[in-house]
Amino acid sequence: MSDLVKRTTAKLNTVFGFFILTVVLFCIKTYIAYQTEFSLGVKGGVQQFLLAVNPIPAALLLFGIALYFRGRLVYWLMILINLIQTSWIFANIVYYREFSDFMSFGVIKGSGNVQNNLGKSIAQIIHPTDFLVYLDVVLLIILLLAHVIRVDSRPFKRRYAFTMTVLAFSLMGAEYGMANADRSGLLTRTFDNNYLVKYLGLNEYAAFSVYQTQKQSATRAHANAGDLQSVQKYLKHNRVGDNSAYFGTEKGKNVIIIHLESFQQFLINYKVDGKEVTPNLNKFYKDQHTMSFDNFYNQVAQGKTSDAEMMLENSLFGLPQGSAMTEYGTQNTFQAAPAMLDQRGYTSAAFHGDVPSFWNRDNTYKSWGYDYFFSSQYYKEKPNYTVGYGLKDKIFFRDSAKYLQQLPQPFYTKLITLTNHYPYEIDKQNTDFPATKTGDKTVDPYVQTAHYLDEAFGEFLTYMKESGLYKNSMIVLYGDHYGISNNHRPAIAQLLGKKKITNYDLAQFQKVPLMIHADGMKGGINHTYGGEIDVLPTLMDLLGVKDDHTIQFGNDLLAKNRSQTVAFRNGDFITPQFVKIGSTVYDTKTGAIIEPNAAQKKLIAQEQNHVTSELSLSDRVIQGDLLRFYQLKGFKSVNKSKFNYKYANGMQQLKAAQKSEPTSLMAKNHGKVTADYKTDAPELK
Ligand code: GP9
Ligand code: MN
Repeated sequence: MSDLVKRTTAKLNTVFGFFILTVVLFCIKTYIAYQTEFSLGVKGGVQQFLLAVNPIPAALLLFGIALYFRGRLVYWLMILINLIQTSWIFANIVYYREFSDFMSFGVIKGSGNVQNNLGKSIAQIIHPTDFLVYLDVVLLIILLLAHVIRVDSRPFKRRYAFTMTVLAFSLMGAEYGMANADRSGLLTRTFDNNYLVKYLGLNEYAAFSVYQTQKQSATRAHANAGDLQSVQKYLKHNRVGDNSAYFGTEKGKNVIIIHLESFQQFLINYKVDGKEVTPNLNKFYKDQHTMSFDNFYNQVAQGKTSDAEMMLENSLFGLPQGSAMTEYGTQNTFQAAPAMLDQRGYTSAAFHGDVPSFWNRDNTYKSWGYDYFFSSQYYKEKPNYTVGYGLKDKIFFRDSAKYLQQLPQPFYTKLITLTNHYPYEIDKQNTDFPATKTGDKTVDPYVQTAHYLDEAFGEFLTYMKESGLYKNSMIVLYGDHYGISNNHRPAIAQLLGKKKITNYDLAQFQKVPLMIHADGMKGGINHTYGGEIDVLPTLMDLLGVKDDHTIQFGNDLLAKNRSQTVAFRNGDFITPQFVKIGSTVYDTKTGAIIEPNAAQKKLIAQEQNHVTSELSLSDRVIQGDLLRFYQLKGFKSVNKSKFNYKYANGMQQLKAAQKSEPTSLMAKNHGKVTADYKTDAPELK
């Protein structure tokens, strides 16, 4: 036994021994912090494994730097590197406690505008036990100072140090490969900081955050007020007016937007085994007071839901790569719908049953001026309440109603559903609806989760009717993007009852619903061609908000003489006449390939030019943060630090509002609920 101790101490008295000890202790404590301080949503063997090993490559790389040096310096360098890395863990533990998100360099660099109120309350958020992360560093220092571990002054061979560096990079590569296999698009789509840490580790996340912040700063620094001129010039030429028959007809009403996850237009009136998939939505679609659009397309790229949200509330396109919300949501200046309406007496709130960090909503929503963000923290969760990304839709709507009825009216709200999300998982107890039988496992359960979403919407609709919201609100429904990707051609062909699927069919498959309902409004099916970029100007028209000077790329779907060219994010486009995919042109009516004549060629070139300009100018606005140079008439810039979406704060704010602005459904009803929420969710029985 004592022999073993001797041998071990002898090893520790070498440079390499001390190095390994440092790495092991550091990795163990990082793993403990992962498990105790953060909620990373680790699921399955691969993720568990990656979480356990992900501190190793960066630890080898960073501590390995010290191996290139000699003598005592090696030891103190390792201690210093340890201190820096540990302080990064420490800062994140504290930050995460407040924001359920990791610190980004954008936040650190940002001055007053971006900061998250952290300074004020830092002393209150730190727990004395947080300092335990420094324990191993203190221990190593004591061992060195007390000469329990003796300094080995023999030089460590350079080539061994180099081998360590190479090994570290190789491990990092392998780790990235595994992570990307489990979650593709990890770095390109950048959904969530939690994911980067879960898969790659805190240090890799730090490096990525530095890279991203640098990239953003560079484009930001190059941009200047002059860039805005070309944008304004374009908008001046392309802006269409409002429709005077509709302008302001819904002024002062509540706005309730329901974001239908992955919901495609083909589901409307679609039947499986003779049964309607979405009977409630179908009825709503046909309602005499619903304006429904049947040539309305999603225009998202990699940012998926976040692109849809960006267009919906800013009328700016998502970016060609990645997500504008995650990359620019924190720092940029926006003139978004929540802020615009907030400044006209509205209360604004977003509801979503997933973690607040996903798509960087927690930061972006502040930039957009949301007063409240009811994220998963606000919903009671039991294991069977969630599926896939988060809360099941029926429970989500039921619990959202609790908050909705407390919001001062008029309010502008957005409820983002979740259950109808790839891979369309649904518990047995939540469905008795038949799956389709294409034989494609990803596609077949899609109608089941869509049916569940429809039932959830039906229950919420009943609640709106009984509580009175149905009458005094403008209710907007839209599908964010496709649910079935283009990789499933044979299954799509079967669903649509076609022999073969062409690129034209796939383009038409990008249709998503848009329905706008208001009591007394004249409804009907509107065939105008449009997309997500056009929703905001349409809503502002109905609400009577003059938006002649906004930097928005869409145009009012109700306006006469509007351009009906719908841009896809990759530059392809659809007009009532042509569908242009790559270099092929189809006839929109028949789907036949056209060999354009000279006149058509000219027209198509013009349309293409229009599409390319609007996409690139919109990118310039976001990448150059051009709205910081733009004073929109009557618009006060958003003070991001005013908002705090933490549960305790939100609840306090809501409570205070009942007195200061007693216009909520409940406040008007002497603090009592106006309707009981009825749901058949078996989990709640
Ligand atoms: C997650 C949800 C899904 O919170 O909004 O986003 P998506 O994968 O559809 O882009
Ligand atoms: Mn989505």
